Amino acid sequence: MVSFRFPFSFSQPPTPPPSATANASSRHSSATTAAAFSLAATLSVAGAGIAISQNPNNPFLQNALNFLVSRRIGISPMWGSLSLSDDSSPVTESRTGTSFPVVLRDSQRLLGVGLRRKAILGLKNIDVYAFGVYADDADVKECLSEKYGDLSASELKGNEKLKEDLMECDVSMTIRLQIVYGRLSIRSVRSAFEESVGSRLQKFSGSDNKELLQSFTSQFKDEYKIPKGSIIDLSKERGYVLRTMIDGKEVGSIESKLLCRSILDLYIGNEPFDRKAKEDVEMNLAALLGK
Ligand code: DAO
Ligand code: DAO
Repeated sequence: MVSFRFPFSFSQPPTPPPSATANASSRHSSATTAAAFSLAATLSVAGAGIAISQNPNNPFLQNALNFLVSRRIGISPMWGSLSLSDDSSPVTESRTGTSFPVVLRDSQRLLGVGLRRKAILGLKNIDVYAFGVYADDADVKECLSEKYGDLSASELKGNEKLKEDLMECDVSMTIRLQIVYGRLSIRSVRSAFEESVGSRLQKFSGSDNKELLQSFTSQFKDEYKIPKGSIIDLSKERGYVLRTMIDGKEVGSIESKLLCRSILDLYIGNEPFDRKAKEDVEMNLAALLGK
């Protein structure tokens, strides 16, 4: 069985992020990246046959190290295998301790994790859910290689158009949400959704698309419960079908390119819920496509 090494890396802060929190986490990210690279370099000098012990406190670093060392000593096929095996450690969203598998549905690769916070009554922010952004390896390459495959990962890193193209393309993707807030009602989910997704529908189509919004929110029946720990998958399938699953059970699907685009925009668009998550996605996408 081929082994898939997850080359997760972190965003560098190219411009100062707007909030102090984002700033602090970006600094942490850069430091961690630097540590991963220098440690991997040291290890690679020591030669082949290196076994890196598991580092349960920092799976991001562990995965970056696995990738760098395996690449150095040439034991991994890396990108391009048809079926990904998920032998890398899950990645933990650091502020909530929530973990995400690096591979979903055999072929979707984790590109970034983040946190959705929401202000209540303008007073305090609550942590609502942690999320992971996944995209199908083969679809990404099929859709974007021709245009971007000749560039190197570092040339692609700051390329805004690449991320725009990813959101427009017919690529299978999943946004996995893991609920961390313990008192989430379906009514509050509906109204948050109308606000966040509604503003994107307006932005991309110039109209409020009430019917489309309602066709989505009507899937959320009042009797559903989404306690802390629930997992919601928003899966964009080929043909621009948005399928919603709660704890593995399908609650509905809707075909709409506009709705798919609007949902992705919440996580990797210009005003994302978590800037660092978006930067991670950009960086990992560049690593996946770059030559
Ligand atoms: O009134 O208790 C409250 C605060 C609820 C905040 C809800 C935010 C909902 C965000 C969307 C969650 C999607 C799963
Ligand atoms: O965080 O504002 C936001 C938008 C989140 C999208 C939430 C989709 C939630 C689907 C949940 C179904 C629950 C019955």
